[in-house]
Amino acid sequence: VAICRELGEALAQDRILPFYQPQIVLATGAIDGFEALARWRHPQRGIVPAAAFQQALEDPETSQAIGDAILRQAIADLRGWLEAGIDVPRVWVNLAPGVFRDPSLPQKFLALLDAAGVPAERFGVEVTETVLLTRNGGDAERALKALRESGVRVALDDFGTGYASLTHLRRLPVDLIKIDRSFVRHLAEGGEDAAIVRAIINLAADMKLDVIAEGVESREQQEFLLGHGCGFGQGYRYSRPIAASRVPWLVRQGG
Ligand code: G
Ligand code: G
Ligand code: NA
Ligand code: MN
Repeated sequence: VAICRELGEALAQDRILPFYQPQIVLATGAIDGFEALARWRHPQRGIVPAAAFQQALEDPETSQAIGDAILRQAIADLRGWLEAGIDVPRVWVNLAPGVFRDPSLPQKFLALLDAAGVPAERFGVEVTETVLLTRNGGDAERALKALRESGVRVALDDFGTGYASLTHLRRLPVDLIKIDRSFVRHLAEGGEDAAIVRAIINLAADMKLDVIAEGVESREQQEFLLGHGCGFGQGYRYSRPIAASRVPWLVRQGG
């Protein structure tokens, strides 16, 4: 498709880059980490969010090239912050399902971190539950296990929207569950979404997993989450995704 060709040019010109959205400890307001989100710095259209090129993210080749660019830039940004004494606890990148076709993925990631002098403990990957349940789910599981054994954290993204049954969750190599934004939206009104969110929080606690709510926008949502034992939050209430150059300022503010 045309957008893939355009993105190819953008990649060659380093116009695809990560923005960063903070993840907050709900009880204290401290920053626990940042999610790297792909953005296209477009000469005419300005900063274009990933949602606008979602289709291209589904094309294996384009998605691989974008993923690679975001991974490398995120590690370079993290290296720069740590070297400057800016204590960014962790950076998370999103992984497309196709990346697990490469069996050397864990070694590749660890080599990049090592070369940058970034401790693996400062790095995390987000995968959707469908990644672990489709054809190469076994490959994904092995790769994530290897990453975790080296200190990299694993988050299960968009939790609740896929097919992951609760019994699956028990054996998946994950540290953190991300409650999908669609369940958080109508939280404060009670009803079914509130029941689902409560169930996910309790499930995570029983399985000794961390849990973060996505798309937190209001004080009411935050209070519901805090009141029901959700550890972390991410959303416009705290910050939109921001350019790398603004991260040091946010970290110095303390969230
Ligand atoms: O940032 P935005 O709201 O536009 O993100 C839309 C979707 O694109 C989200 O589901 C997000 O997880 C995904 N996304 C953003 N950045 C990346 C990336 O670097 N790699 C992959 N695979 N998905 C991404
Ligand atoms: O699928 P994924 O969870 O990775 O999508 C993350 C995207 O959701 C981000 O790129 C961001 O643009 C968007 N997002 C983040 N916080 C909020 C929020 O509080 N409200 C809404 N509507 N979207 C958000
Ligand atoms: Na994500
Ligand atoms: Mn998500």
